[in-house]
Amino acid sequence: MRQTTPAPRSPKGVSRRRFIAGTGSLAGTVALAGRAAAAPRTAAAAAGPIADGARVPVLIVGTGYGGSVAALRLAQAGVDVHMAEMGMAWDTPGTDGKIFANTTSPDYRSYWLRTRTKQPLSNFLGFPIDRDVPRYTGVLDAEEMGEITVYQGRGVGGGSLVNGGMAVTPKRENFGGILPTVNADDMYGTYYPRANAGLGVGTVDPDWFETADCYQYARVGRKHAERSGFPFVFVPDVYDWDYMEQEAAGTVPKSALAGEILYGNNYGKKSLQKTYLARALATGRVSISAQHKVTSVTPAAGGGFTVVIEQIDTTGATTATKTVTAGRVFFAAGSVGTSKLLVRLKATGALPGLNDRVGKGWGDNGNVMCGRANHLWDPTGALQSSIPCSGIDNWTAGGAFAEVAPLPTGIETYASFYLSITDTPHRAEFGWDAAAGAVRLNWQTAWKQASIDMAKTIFDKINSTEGTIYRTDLFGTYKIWGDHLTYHPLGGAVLGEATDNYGRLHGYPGLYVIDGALIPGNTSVNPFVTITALAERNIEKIIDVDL
Ligand code: FAE
Repeated sequence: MRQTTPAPRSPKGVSRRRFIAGTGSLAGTVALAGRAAAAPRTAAAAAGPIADGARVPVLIVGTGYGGSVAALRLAQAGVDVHMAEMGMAWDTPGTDGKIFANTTSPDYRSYWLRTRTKQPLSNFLGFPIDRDVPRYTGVLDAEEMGEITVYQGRGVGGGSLVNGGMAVTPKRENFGGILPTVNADDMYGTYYPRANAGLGVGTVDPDWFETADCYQYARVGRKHAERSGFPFVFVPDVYDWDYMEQEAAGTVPKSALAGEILYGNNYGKKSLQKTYLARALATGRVSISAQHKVTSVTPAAGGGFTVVIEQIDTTGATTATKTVTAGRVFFAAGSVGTSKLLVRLKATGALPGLNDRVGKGWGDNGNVMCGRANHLWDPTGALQSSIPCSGIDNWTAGGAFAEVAPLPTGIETYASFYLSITDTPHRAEFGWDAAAGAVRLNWQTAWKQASIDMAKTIFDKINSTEGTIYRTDLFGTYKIWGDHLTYHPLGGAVLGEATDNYGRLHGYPGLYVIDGALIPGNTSVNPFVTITALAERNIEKIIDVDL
């Protein structure tokens, strides 16, 4: 962790986190503007969706971290960019006046084309808690990829719409194992700082943390970690920490303190809509077509690429099929989205020249979840901020970094809950199933045992020190580990393998990968800062050399 110490105060009493937000210029202003009314309406809505037959210099597939960085930097370099996003714009409130649904009351907005929720914590006190919801192009996709459920954000802003905002720069000594072909000096000297500034990253005010009711669970997590000899670290986040303090004071509408997270955040989180994408749109050179899914990319006869895009409605049905021509195409559909597209396009002859590394090197960032049952004298609080702010670092000794996560149920549960990121050795491959006409992932649930063993290096010890036990009621009946899922898909078009060392796809000049698919399966911490920083590095080179 780089930011393990209290945030220093500037001479005028402005904390470092406020300072970082302030340096984001437009990003900072948009974040402030976004407070009361949630996400700003995008220029895309004004411009309208892309027309059939259109020609664009650059088409970006997806609007998550990689895509947003590419859009901003290309536009600043004078290039017109169009972004196609299969999810919704998320700029219009529902009948309850809110854009997003609450974690405790999922509705039609919550899930991507499901008729029943698929909550990461499927049970409470052993009872299943999933419920029926209307089928709709909601914001969270629980995509079943064989033996693993991969959670992803759907909409303008990608994963930034649904994630916890934990913005963690890996420890430098671990970087060689994360992206071995990338120069660490460049990343830590230039691109990580650039990404952190662009994302508006900050840390909780340590003084406020000590007294805030909503972080009782994190203070209990710290006590237990330290009593077992584990380093406890504050974890930076893109949430507007000043806003959260106002939520606690009762002076603004609540978001983190209302338990919003998985199905979107209505106020305080600086999602990409408020940072990179807002700045990209403000250039006037970027437009976005929401509810537009790219289904094919193939070389065009006269140069560039023919891109087929399906416009979909909120049932997922195709309402129009558009064929456009793009000079260059950036794949930024996320690790799974980009890998699925490339594997299918290679297998079906649209892009036969892609190399054999396409679809390989996929990992789950070693994600496993667990809960612990505390004693009655260790309550974790009925009010819990949905934004985690801390973690337990046992990476070097035990291969695990655990975030102290909230259980924002609104009642006292006496539970401590953790999402661990572990140094799993396992990597899966995407392959083409010709009979089914579908892309498969050969991940095996049994591979999670390695991650469980690493997470146990932390929690077995804490349980032993505290005289406590694991919760067995959160992922089924008598089931301790959440080992069926990942929030952090990575890889499938690995840097330096499927692409060159800057994300240019081998075999097709003008095609690029610029998202989490480039990272070979693990980042040792939460991934989006690394995805953003790598995108900043690669797009700078691509603009310098290719454009
Ligand atoms: P991503 O953000 O997934 O964006 C890809 C976009 O492409 C999506 O909007 C898709 O809808 C769109 N798309 C896909 N296919 C197509 C297509 N064919 N045509 C058009 N559009 C398409 O990609 N990470 C952290 O660092 N900290 C956290 O606290 C954290 N918490 C998380 C919590 C949850 C519940 C989840 C699901 C994820 C969390 N993550 C967290 C992971 C993080 O959000 C993820 O690594 C990034 O969003 C990945 O960024 P990409 O740019 O690769």
